[in-house]
Amino acid sequence: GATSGFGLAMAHRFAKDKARLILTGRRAERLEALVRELGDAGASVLGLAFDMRDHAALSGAVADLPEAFQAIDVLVNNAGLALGLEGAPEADLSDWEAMIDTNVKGLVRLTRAVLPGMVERGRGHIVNIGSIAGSYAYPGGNVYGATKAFVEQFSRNLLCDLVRTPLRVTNIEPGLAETEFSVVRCKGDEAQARKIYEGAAFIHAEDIAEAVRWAIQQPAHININRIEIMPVGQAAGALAIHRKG
Ligand code: NDP
Ligand code: 8X3
Repeated sequence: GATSGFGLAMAHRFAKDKARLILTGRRAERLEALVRELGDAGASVLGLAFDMRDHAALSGAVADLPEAFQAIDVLVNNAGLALGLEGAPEADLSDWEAMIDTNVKGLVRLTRAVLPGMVERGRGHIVNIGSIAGSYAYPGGNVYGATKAFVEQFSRNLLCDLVRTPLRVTNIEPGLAETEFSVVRCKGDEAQARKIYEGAAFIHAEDIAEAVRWAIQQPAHININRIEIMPVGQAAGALAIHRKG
């Protein structure tokens, strides 16, 4: 998910750190432009345009990696989205399915495709981009929050299964961050998306890139299990109580 937001900031950050990068996203033109830009600046970059919901395309992309890109040290499962803010009775079922297919099924398929190689090489770090929505409920969070709760528990359970290996797993859980996330959630309604950030402090994409960098650059004997990050001015609210009358 490198064509915008957190993923784009990570691509720039890790290119500067001289990492060899595999960048993905559906928007092929954006991806090509990014690969060209980073390549021209001296980075070693491979762009793979595919839809995370397309299992055959995803498996094919991993299976056909050029030799120089096969030994993946860090997988950042960042590609994801929220669609809609309606309550559960009104929400569009196809939106729910798109979130589950991307945030849950895409993430587990890519993880499963990359993990055996990491175990074989005895090195690797899975960094999942979860969300505070996985821990705290809010109106309209319904399935989006549930997908991120899945990511949180999947991250914990991965650690259990990998406890005898040197592999590491981290779940990064950001709060309100200004990226294309809200425009996507509001289905292209930029005015509605802008309102979400109006008057509020928010996380910048570069802040999350820095959190990921910090987690993966810890000494090899340290695993950062989870990082919850909110902007100043955001906090988990009270439980919902409806009172009659
Ligand atoms: P953006 O919309 O800016 O970026 C999302 C990225 O995911 C894009 O590169 C997009 O690429 C990619 N992506 C989405 N769906 C697919 C798909 N089906 N196949 C391939 N790539 C896909 O949002 P963010 O940077 O904010 O989001 C990144 C992650 O961070 C998401 O998992 C999101 O849930 C999470 N998050 C965001 C927060 C926020 O407030 N912004 C807070 C907490 C977590 P393309 O469209 O080209 O396919
Ligand atoms: C995005 C953060 O609070 O909009 O995952 O759900 S929030």
